[in-house]
Amino acid sequence: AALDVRGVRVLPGYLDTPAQDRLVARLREVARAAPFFRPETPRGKPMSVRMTAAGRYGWVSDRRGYRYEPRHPSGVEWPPIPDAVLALWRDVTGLGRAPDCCLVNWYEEGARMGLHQDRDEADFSWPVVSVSLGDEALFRVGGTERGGRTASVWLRSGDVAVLEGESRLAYHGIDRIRHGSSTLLPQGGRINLTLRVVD
Ligand code: MD5
Ligand code: FE
Repeated sequence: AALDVRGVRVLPGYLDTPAQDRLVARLREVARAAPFFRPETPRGKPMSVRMTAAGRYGWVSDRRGYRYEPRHPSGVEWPPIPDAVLALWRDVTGLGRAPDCCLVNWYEEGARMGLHQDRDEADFSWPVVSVSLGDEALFRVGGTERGGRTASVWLRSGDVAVLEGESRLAYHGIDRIRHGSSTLLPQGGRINLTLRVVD
């Protein structure tokens, strides 16, 4: 059964354990081609989350700002989005259009992501889909104005969340990770996939 958290559609337990394991195997291949890196904020502070991506674009941040780039910082093109991820996007959105970017965020112990809006994309009428793998994460979502009321929900391994319509421009973030709450990832921590249409 789907949960509605301030307009975000959360699908608890969408992926069973074998499906999560298969996804992790595909992500290991993505990370081999495009290794995780730690982006810097435009002000030069390292983010606590490590990132990589698959697809036509990856999202990067450095002294020059936040943006989508067709290449990993090493200069290689991002690897293709795994078929299982594209199938999940089709199943949950029903769209004929594939996402351009599968951002892969890796949260180790203590990593977090401050409240923000996703607004580097050209068209906010496309949904954003997120897939949680590994350790549980406290996800916070508010409205479209900074400083408004927020609601929180724990996202667990295999959960999928869909931001569409009103909630597409909602402020959201990850307050904390329950380190060691899952054994899915051999290195521990949490991986989140964020699927987006970019342009
Ligand atoms: C994460 N990532 O878990 C978080 C939250 C990001 C980001 O916010 O920009 O990389 S993903 C939770 C989520 C699910 C569905 C839609 C939206 C967020 N959203 O666009 O608000 O690594
Ligand atoms: Fe976001």
